[in-house]
Amino acid sequence: PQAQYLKDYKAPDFLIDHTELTFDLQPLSTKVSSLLTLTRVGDKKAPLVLDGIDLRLLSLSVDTVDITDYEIVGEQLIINNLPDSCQLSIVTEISPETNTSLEGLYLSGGAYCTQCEAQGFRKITYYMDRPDVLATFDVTIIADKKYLQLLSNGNQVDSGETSDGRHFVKWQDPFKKPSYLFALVAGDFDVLKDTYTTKSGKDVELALFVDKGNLSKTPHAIASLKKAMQWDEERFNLEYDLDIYMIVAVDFFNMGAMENKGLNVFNSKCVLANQETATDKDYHTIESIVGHEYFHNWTGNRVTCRDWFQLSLKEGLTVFRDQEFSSDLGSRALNRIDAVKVMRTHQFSEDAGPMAHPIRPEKVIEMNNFYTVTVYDKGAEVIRMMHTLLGETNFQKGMTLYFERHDGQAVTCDDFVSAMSDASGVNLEQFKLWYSQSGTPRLNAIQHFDSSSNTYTLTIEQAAPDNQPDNKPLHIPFAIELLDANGESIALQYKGKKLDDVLDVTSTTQTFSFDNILEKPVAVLLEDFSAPCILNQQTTEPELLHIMRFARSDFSRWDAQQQLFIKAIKSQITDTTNSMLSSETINALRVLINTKEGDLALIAELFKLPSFDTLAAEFEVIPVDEIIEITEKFEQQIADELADELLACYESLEDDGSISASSVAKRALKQTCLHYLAKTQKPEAVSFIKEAASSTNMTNVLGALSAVVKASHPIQEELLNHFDSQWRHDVLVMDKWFALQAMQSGNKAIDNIKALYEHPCFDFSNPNRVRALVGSFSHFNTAQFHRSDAQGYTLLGDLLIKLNAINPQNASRMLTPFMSWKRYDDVRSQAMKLQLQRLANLDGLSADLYEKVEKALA
Ligand code: BAL
Ligand code: ZN
Repeated sequence: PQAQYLKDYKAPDFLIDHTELTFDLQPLSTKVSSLLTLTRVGDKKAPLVLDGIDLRLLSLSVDTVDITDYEIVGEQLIINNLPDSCQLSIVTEISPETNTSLEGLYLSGGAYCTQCEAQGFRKITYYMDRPDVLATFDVTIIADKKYLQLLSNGNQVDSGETSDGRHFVKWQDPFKKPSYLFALVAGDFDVLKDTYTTKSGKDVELALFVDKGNLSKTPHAIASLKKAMQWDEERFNLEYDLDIYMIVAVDFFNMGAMENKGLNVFNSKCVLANQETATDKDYHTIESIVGHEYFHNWTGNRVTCRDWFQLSLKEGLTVFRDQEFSSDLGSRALNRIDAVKVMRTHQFSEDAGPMAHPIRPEKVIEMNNFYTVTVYDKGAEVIRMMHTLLGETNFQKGMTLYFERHDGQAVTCDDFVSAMSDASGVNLEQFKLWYSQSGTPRLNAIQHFDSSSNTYTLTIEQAAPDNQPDNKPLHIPFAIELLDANGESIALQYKGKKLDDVLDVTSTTQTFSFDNILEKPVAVLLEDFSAPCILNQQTTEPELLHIMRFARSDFSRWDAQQQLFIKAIKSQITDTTNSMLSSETINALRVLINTKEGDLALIAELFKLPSFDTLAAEFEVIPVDEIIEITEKFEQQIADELADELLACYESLEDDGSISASSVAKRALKQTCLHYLAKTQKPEAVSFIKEAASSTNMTNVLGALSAVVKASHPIQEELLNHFDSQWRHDVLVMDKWFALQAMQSGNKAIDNIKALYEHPCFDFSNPNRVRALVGSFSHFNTAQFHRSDAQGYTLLGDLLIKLNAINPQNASRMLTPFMSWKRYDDVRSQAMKLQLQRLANLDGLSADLYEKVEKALA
């Protein structure tokens, strides 16, 4: 496979002004007729180069005359000697039914649907399949009448019967768009219809299409859509632009969802929810993804990317927007905690590993491999830092200028930063390095208090990441709070001048001074995770406990608690004499659960020990067995020492079953209580678990099942069997069961997974099933996945070989745990390497896997 480089970007030689497509849908032979209105804009002699994969070319003509002056070379159709403007007609044949890659046009549970981002359109017809070629589209779909709804982008303009008893619908999309935003769906769905009136008074028809029988699971998604439309008007002054907004839920989908213009296609797990089948977390995810795809209508569709290296232009910005949406509607602190967990567990490890890339990558073999936590989540952190540096008002001015300048265009990340800088007057030249440098910067904080001058100084050292030693210093917004002994916030000043609580860190070493400070303060550093960095600070346990109690940022309170746990776990690993969590830490937890002051969902978070991945990041060679053993020991200690408090807390919490913030928070805390109670011998625990497991609320049910599985409680088998018989008819619910099965402890876990490959609900070609069972195993069942006899690795290796042939995109995503093989002890790393070598030697290795395997083994 060939690599593409950002530096080689070349503007297209032709533009497509208008695209007319006619689909004659048949499962094994769909005919796609395409009429392209072309204009030459570049080199007079340049041929037209079109992309195409797995297509059968039936005919090719220019201005109605058949041509022969073309060649097909690999995945390109090259046409020579075209006039400067012409109409090119191409007819191809494709086979949706045998397309298991879930890219291009395929069948999902009997319905036709498409996925074209990033480069799936080339599996539909020959085209300039690049985001800087924008055309208006007219699309006619012809199909058997059993496909009741025939959908595409834009507005429906015609429909009727064909002479052979089939039917057709014609769609026109007035907005120019690149091919990756094209969509087609044909099926027989139930529809939930609604309307939304924009703030300027335009009525928009909303339609949500789902598999028959699922209407009762649609109200949350449609309510989320309406909230998103309103929020974007209020916070970003952005209104919807078409007359209709459609969402279709399909079962076979590689991503969460796709923002095709006017016709979003969603993975059904990101749409369908009711209290019996979906957890509170599912509800939250649905709201955020529905919002995300809606927000793309402006940040992605109206202004799109010049080339795929600029993916973060739309994804980083749109993740930032969906995070703000969730934070404005719900708990800002909990949303921040979730976002930072993703950064610290997944993104930092990607940034330190063989797939490390800047948020704007410079070299790509398979674009699908760059829909990453770096491009998305670190990309959002970069936008968030700009927001911090500019402030909300200037940031919004920047957005307005961005749309004034670039509406209808395909642009670059530099164009976005220029708009932000020009609108605000803030110099972002150094800041732009965040786009071109990979790796996580390391910050070292050195604090000093001089009681004679009442001055506190903070020196921040900025070091390049270990894997990117040549990186230049970044512009880092470093937020701080200083607390006095009573927990009060100290006003920041120096020599009579008030100081901002966001420090501009721009060089390798910088010292900041604050005076008029009467006693040594406790500093909350990198408040709210104001920059995606690793911070090294020598904070003592009493200081962390003080921050945990008093910091104004709830996020920083949680962060201090995590640091307490991390410190304790690390000191256990390096010094076995210190055998328990300190009584101060246990007492702090006791106070939290006894007083139940503030957000109960935050208390639930404060009780959770850091994940394996978070802890692993603290070590050069990951001590797998020790992390597992000590984490379990500490959890047992919390369970034993606070059993009475946990019982009392659980009993005191009564939720009304609704998805109001307060009920959700109560259920979150109840789940945390059950998690610990399942590890105790308390007889009440068993009755609480049974009661929750038989609840009609899925959050409660799953809380109980997860607690017993993680505690290897004797009643787990009974409860899991009951769940299976209760939910076999609903594959999305069964995914939760597969994920629980994957968490089984003990040596039977692997045989159990192999046996579940035969379960009637399991299907290797469905990404949701595969991720639920094997993804949960490889990511969360650390003890069994990392077994020293390597059986866990062989299980994943076997699966990847199978998936390589079915769905390379899913295979590539499932490979992630092997990417950090070098960070484990010799036995484990050699065993993982062996699996990577098996893949490297595979005949027909996909570009998706090739790119990652090659980098991992380099
Ligand atoms: N554009 C791919 C799916 C998403 O990020 O919305
Ligand atoms: Zn997106």
